[in-house]
Amino acid sequence: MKNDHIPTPNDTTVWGRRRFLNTAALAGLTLGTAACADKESGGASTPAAPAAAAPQAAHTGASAHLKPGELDTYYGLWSGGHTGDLRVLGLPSGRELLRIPCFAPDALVGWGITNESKKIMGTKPDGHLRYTVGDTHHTHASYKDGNYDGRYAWINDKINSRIARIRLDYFVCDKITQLPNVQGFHGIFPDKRDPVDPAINHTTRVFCGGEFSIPLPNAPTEDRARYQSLFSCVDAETMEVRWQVQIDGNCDLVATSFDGKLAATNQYNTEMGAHFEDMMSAERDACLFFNIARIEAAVKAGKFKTIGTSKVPVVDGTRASNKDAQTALTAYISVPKNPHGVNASPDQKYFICAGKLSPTATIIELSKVLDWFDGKLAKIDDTIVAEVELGLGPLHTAFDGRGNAYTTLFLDSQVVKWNVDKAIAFFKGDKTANYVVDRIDVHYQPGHINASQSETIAADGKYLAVGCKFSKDRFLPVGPLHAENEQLIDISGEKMVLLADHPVRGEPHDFIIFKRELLSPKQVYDLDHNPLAIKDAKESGVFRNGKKVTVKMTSLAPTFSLREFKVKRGDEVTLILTNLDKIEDLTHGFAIPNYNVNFIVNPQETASVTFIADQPGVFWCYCTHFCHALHLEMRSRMIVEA
Ligand code: K7E
Ligand code: CUA
Ligand code: CA
Repeated sequence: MKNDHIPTPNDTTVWGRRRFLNTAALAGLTLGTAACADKESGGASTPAAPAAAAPQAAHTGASAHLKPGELDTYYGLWSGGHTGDLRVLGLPSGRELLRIPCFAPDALVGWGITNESKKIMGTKPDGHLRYTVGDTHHTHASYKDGNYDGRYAWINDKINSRIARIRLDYFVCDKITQLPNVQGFHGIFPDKRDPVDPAINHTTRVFCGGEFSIPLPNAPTEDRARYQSLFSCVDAETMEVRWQVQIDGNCDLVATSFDGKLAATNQYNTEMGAHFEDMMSAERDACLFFNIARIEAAVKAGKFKTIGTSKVPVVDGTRASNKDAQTALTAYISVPKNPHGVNASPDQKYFICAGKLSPTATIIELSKVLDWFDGKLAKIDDTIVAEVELGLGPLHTAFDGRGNAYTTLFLDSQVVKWNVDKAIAFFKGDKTANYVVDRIDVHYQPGHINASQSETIAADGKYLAVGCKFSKDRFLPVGPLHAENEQLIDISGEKMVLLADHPVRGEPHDFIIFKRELLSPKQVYDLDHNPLAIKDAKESGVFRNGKKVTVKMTSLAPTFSLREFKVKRGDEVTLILTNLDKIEDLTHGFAIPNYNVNFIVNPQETASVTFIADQPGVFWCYCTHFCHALHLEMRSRMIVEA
């Protein structure tokens, strides 16, 4: 299906002369309307591009359809967007297998209801949750030797600048950290190796980009000179913030090098503008690199400040601080215009920064960035080995491990497949280097893109998922709120082949896809997972200490160990429930009517809730998770005496 109001890539009258989107074009931000400026930047013009590939292109036999009972071959970790969760998908089927609540409450799990989850989420002094909203964008997983090691995933919350860690053995969120003095925490990426000790071949840090500049420390001032952004480093194990870098401009997405030495963030607001027209006033912005080893040496040497009440060391990475390459902590590389997305190629050589308001991708060679830091390269912008035209609104890039990159074109509603080496050759002057390999229409306005194993050394070029921000006519109409459309594309052949549309709840943003062999999750908890575990049904009972009452209970299908229990009006009741069932998939729920209590306990899991017994009467506590033929009969009775 084609968007006929969008110029196609071989519409040369439009294609040949567009270079940068101008303010007027963006002011109306007319989705899908290709607006062009006549401005030429003197860079390369695009070579003849093949016509948009029809989905009927030669089929490689790959299919998104699995027979009943067949298992997927890949896991996908999908950001949940506003729902503040992380979603687990099986691919290629696209079936959603699990939602892991992180930043916002979840009524199935009891996330935000149980004491254990509230402790992770964070509470106010009155015991209520500090936040009940979330906005996740990016999820990435821990690495070992350049591939995922199945230990952790991390996900950001843009609203409240929190980072959550997900244990990939139990598929649960186990820690959340709020970044101090940061607003709009957006990009996130774990490191892949230690920059100093290469024997440490796995993730030990997670880098976090702060998108919005704010007064440091925050204060009610309109004085823009006092607004700055911070780039933060979080310890992968303790989840404490190790250090921050104060920078000029903002952070957006984050990428890390395979050798652990470099991290980078794309900057769309080098202008430090407060309004969008200011933020797009410059023709070029930057991709900002961080020299991790130097930053940590500066912290060690005490060359830092702290901001407000935060104790986190903050080093200076502003432009003024790094005139001398050999002592600089950061490097600002000029890229056009309001770039979006920075991605590391699986050959470990390049970061690719997409232009967004420029129809180009900029290829930065990492060894040259290290040369610049070592004083062996005079000009930082000479780290750019190509800047080539791809199409309108390039946002994110994925890789197939065979030298090709796949970039989403938001305004063109396309994915463009292009060859990185040929793009470099073309930029160097070989005008016969046809770097654009293929284009495919997607539906519609794609943002994130990722290929199976894309940003690992094991990129396998099988599947490509595309997060389309608009689904328009692709699904049955359900009123004003449309599902988004995650599309799956087969990239195993020369031509891309569209395999499937998947409606998803808004809005996932980003995702990673990796081989299922990389994970071996546990199916049953260890009883000791929670120190409150009641290991024997005989330990059950009601234990009173003044007005504080502890109710200890176990579940074993189809019974709760306490068939009834009595408390007094006004008691502070803590109910601890251990599921003694050991059988895989045997989960129970526990709900108390009128008390806002519902949570689940998986096999051998323990959870607790605390509430004030403020309503007298009989309350049938019942199992909310179908577990047994006598599931409906699986009840307990709470009697609250007046
Ligand atoms: Cu990852 Cu949407 Cu937050 Cu790009 S951002 S699209
Ligand atoms: Cu236990 Cu349903
Ligand atoms: Ca800008």
